[in-house]
Amino acid sequence: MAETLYLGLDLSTQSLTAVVIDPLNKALEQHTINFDSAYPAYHTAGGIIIGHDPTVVHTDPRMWAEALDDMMAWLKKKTLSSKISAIGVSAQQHGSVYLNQDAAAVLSHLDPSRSLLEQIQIIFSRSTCPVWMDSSTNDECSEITEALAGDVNVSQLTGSKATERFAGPQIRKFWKNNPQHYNQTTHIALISSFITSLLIGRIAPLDTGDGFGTNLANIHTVQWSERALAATAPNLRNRLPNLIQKDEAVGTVSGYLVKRYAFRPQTKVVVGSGDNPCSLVGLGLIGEPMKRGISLGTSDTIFGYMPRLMDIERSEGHIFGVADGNYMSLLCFKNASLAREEVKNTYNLSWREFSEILLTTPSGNNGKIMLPYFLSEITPLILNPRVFRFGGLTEDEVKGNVRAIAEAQIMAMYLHSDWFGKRPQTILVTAGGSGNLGLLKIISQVFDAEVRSFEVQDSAALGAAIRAAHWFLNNKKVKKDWKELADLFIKGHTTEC
Ligand code: XUL
Repeated sequence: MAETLYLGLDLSTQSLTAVVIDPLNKALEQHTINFDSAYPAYHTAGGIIIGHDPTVVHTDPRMWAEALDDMMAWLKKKTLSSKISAIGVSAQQHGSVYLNQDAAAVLSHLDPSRSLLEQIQIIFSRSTCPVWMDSSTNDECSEITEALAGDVNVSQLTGSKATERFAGPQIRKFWKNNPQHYNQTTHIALISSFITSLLIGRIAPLDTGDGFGTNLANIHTVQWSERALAATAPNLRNRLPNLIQKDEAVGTVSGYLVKRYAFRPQTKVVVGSGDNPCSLVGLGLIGEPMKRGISLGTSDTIFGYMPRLMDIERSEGHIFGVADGNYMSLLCFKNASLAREEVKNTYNLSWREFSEILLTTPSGNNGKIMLPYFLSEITPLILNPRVFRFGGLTEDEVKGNVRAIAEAQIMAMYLHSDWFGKRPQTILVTAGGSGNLGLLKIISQVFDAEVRSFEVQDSAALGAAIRAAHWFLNNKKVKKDWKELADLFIKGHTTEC
């Protein structure tokens, strides 16, 4: 590897991944730390903590800090840290982290002889963070919707109707239920800006990729919306980070990273973002409105690049910002890999067998349809999970159910993404499920499009690394466009229907 490398970190629901890229030699290194197995003390299952109420889904931000320390130690051991010129951060979207008045001082005085965990224990005004799987804020969504005059208006102002997992409704719930702790909160970060803050040693700004996923920003003016803030909680503006529309460096690595992990003091950190906006970059979709990305992971998402803000009357789906200052459309489905796994495990199948069934059974499943809401669902909104069936059960229960879940999931993506614009000719598939040929075939059939999947399955971490390289090189006047950088690292194969 060369002496000028770029690091992308992706903090997903279940793990932290680092991808280090060397554009000169087209080389790449990656490493993943799985939360459940590496940090059993936090008692997470799939990276999350579910309490008595299944709609409340939180996790512990101290676990992320431990993972960050361990990842930095790995980079040092591999002698990569001292060669990194810039870092990009990707994180699961929407989760909010609540910090108190000690946070800024602790972050700026991190002692390299002690772990992050030891030092940041005292900076939280709320010990756990609600994450994107939380759906406990339906009341708060109704209140915000009423204050802002209906779903369509909220959607036109903030990019999405009031949405259970978004930071705005979550903050409102925290303020209503815990006013005392809300008052002790001086900063509210999203997960991407929290991780960035740990890297630069001060409270970091937030990009619009993640910032538009809050129901708090005006997507037209790219500012926090006074009306949305007022509908959410008192004195919220000064608790939120600044919003950044287009990639820029937000600082250099802290002295802690330099002394403890041998980073160069001039290593730049680019503004953090959500995993979906980063995947858009990692898949080379910037500037490509006729293509779509599908991520088959803990959540399934379908997304597309939007060169200008479309004014569409809709109450479903989301508009987020993108690294180049433009926009993306997105839909998120919660009954994703966990629901597929539920069916696979019920019949003791391997993923190979699951895929084989999809490749060998008739499309349309003889008219038998299942709506697989094993968990509460985001698209469409289902708060009381239940499996619905139409057309009865198939004779071969195993094959019928495998086909039914896959077809239902992919047809839902097709139908609900109607407002994205013209139907795509090419679909790029990423994340764990992208290795499943059966799923790829069904995507290709339902969308009647060419489908490509890739060797690097964490396109969010790759996208974060590309964002770092893109900012660094262009800042040095080495002109590189987004696609050129992505094409260096995305080697894939094509499935056609
Ligand atoms: C997107 C969403 C999920 C998370 C998962 O709106 O909620 O895709 O970003 O990491």
